[in-house]
Amino acid sequence: MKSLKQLLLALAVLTGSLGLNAAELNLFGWSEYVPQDVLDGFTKETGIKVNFETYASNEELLSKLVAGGGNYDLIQPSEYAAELMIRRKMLAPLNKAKIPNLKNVAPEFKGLAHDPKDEFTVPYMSGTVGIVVNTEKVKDPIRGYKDVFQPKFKDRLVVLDDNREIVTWALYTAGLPANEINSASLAKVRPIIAQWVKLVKVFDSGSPKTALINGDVDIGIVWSGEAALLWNEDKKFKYVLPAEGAHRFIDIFCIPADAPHKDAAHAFINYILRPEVSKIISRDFPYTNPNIEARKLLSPEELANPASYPAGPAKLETFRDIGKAAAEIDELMTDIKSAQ
Ligand code: SPD
Repeated sequence: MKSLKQLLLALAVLTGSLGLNAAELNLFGWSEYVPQDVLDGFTKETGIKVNFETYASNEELLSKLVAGGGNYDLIQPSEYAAELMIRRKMLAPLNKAKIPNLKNVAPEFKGLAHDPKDEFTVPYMSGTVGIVVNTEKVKDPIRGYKDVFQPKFKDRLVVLDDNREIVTWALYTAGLPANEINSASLAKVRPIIAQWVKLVKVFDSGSPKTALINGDVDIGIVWSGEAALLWNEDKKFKYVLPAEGAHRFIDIFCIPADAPHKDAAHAFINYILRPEVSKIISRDFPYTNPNIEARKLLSPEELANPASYPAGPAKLETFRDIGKAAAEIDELMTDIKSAQ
């Protein structure tokens, strides 16, 4: 007869091979977004090992999830991708009793369109997509997309490698809505995008700041956190919210319905919502922090960064789930890029 110790060992091997090891968290998140210090701090405190995989677009996240096999416990989509996943019942409802630090989320980040009852999602960081100008190299006023995509700036531009973002800039330029996208609106913006793509030197969603720092390009259309890091590096990098309109994104944490380690996922969400942990995230990735208590810990310089906390009027919109039009956007962009 087997001893109790042998039985416990066999159980541990079995649960481990099924991916049920409680001391593990499979996190799938954006690249350049979660500081290593934060992952290490969580493991040190809880003993939970974090297996961290990254992606550079919501579409990459979605296709990996739909293909299955990822075994992810915690994911980090933007608002419109979360809305899609809620609609398709791909997410587990949160057990709020396990996340007492939810009290730190600012009221303006609650009850938003992608998750009106805050049942599935917790905001991580928010931000905008805007223009960065190296003002030592570019003397013309740059106010919007039309000013950026001029033939004289050919090969001096870096832009996000993100189909939905690029199509949205063109929709704004054409005066069309960003969240009611159909074949007709895409046909209207096709020629605009085809012209723009020819001018771009670098497509990069992971670290678009690098091409600007290296002096490979002089203007970028980037995530606000990247612009904020550029501003910290050198005040010659000015952030401009495009006059035609800009995306205000909310990146969130949520738990896939089939996540094997839901307790670990709840524990991680609660950990990152601690003000002192969230402050570290803001230090390394200076987006707009939705944690009201963490904001109190930020320095006046951090709060005055014009890319992290933009002031002044701007036409900002969050994205919505656009259903089948998402695939049409991808087809359009593949088509345009392959014709270059
Ligand atoms: N490197 C982190 C970038 C996060 C950007 N998230 C916003 C995506 C909106 N499409």
